[in-house]
Amino acid sequence: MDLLHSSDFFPSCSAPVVIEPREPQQAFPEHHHDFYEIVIVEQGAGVHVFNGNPYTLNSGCVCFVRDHDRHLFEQTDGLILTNILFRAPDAFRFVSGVEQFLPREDDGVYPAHWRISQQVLQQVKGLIGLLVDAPTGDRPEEIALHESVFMQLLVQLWQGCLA
Ligand code: RM4
Ligand code: NI
Repeated sequence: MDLLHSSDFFPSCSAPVVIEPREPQQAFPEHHHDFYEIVIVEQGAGVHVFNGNPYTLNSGCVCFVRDHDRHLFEQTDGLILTNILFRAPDAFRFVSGVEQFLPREDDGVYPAHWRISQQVLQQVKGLIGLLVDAPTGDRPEEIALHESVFMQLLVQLWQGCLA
């Protein structure tokens, strides 16, 4: 199984969050990462096989993938999504408590898949637009602003989670 490396996706050591649009996301073989990933489905359909279990994807699905989770995409049909990559919940320089707004594993069950309404999806897309330009240098103010937008996005997803 492939391991995807953060060094291939994060432009610099200081970029806390990277946006990877997939327009479309084609079928993609099973892999894991040395980073975390939030997948936000905008349009289309597909099957997300997550740690061996299939989930049907459509607009408004959100999936939280941890570094050790295995996943793949198959039967994709016009699947448009955004991947939000971050190194780890405790790897931010300015924000803390990120873990609190992520799904929690309980008794071995990790609820990775959430749904959000179309209205929340539009709000979240606005924040994604602000995250597209990742800081390239080491200026603390830029990094702090970037991290704080990511935190806003997490809180919107958390508050907008329908199931
Ligand atoms: C792929 C796919 C994977 C993601 C990488 C960054 O197209 O979406 O899940 O880990 O991009
Ligand atoms: Ni992935």
